[in-house]
Amino acid sequence: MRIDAVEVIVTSPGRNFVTVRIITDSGIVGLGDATVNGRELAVVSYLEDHVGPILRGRDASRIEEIWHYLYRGAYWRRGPVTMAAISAIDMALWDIKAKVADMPLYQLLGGRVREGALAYAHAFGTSTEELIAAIQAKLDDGFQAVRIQSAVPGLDGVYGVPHGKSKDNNGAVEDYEPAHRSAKPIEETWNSAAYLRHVPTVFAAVREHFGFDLPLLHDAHHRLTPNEAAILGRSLEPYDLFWLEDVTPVEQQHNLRRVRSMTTTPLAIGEVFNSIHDCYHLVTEQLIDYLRVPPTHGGGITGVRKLMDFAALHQVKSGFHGPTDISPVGMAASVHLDVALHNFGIQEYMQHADVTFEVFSSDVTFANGQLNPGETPGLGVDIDTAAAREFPYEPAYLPVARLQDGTIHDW
Ligand code: GCO
Ligand code: MG
Repeated sequence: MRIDAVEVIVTSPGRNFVTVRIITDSGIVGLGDATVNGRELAVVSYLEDHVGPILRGRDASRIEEIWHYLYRGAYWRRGPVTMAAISAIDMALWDIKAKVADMPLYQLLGGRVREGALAYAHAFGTSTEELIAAIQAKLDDGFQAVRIQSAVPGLDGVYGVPHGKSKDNNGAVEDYEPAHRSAKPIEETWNSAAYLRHVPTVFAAVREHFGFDLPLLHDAHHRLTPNEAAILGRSLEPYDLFWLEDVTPVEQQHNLRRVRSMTTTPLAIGEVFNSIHDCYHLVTEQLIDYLRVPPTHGGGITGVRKLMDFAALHQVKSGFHGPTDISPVGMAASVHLDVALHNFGIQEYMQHADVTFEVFSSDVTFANGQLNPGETPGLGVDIDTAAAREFPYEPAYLPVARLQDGTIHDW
């Protein structure tokens, strides 16, 4: 079975997505997600100009070989653009292989080890009352774990609290990242001291209201120094978090040694990683508890399966990134892995806007707080290419953060 064509579909139903569609000479087609939020078109060029042309005519069943052909063969290894491209090709080839085997993908990964994947929702509020109402709404929707983010007094806008409902994102009020589609990023202000003072008061109020059985998560979004991260981790210990995410930027993996030695709050990191080399020390030294690299960015099913098997040796669990910028194709790949990985931890599930499903269809289901892949052979996803054309790409960027004196800070 040969690869006849590698199509790249850019579509924007609610937000921008990049989807690979591999067509084989047998007529079987596979889908892969190559979305890198805010840098989408760089991946499109990588795929169209450099990957598609060298894959045409190759044997579609040789997934492992094609992975190395693209990874080693490029000479220029790793990085989000390269790895998103490899991820999408790999995902599409696994979709094809599972369709040929006439099995849902998770069967090819060893079969089920659990009945469903615990998912966490996003809840946020500009005030504690608003946040408590948002958490209750998620519980009413069936969620059994919730990530909580709150506005910080004195700061105009912070990560995790949407800037408001926008007609441009089809009313998907939670989908804050594309809410300001424009030729340039919007800007937010940041003050770590104000944040560090405020967050524990939010957790105190939420625990007071909901008690301690509900798993709660929080994302610091790479903004703190190791010492600030240690302060935050310690101040949140009384509130028994499921995890505290992305406390520091981690170009320096050893930064986490200080954080780890200072707090027992569980730590999750890795949504911006794309290879085992980004987290080797984090894993082998057990500096984190959960690894966030999803198949869309970590080299597809092949890359992430290896990474998670390696993590399992060190008792690190998965917690795949699942915001709306992972497309329904990427989400399906994650959920197939979630039910097949022994060291699954939790799955982020920031639901897509309804309009996204005018282009994509997915067999993934959510019930009783858990996600499940369907039983359709392959990934269980499809794309309506005619509908995709109705939603052309629109420039959209993640925000940029500045300190109150104007200095650019990590967003
Ligand atoms: C998360 C993430 C997202 C990212 C976004 C970037 O934990 O879900 O931090 O909110 O900011 O996916 O594209
Ligand atoms: Mg995050």
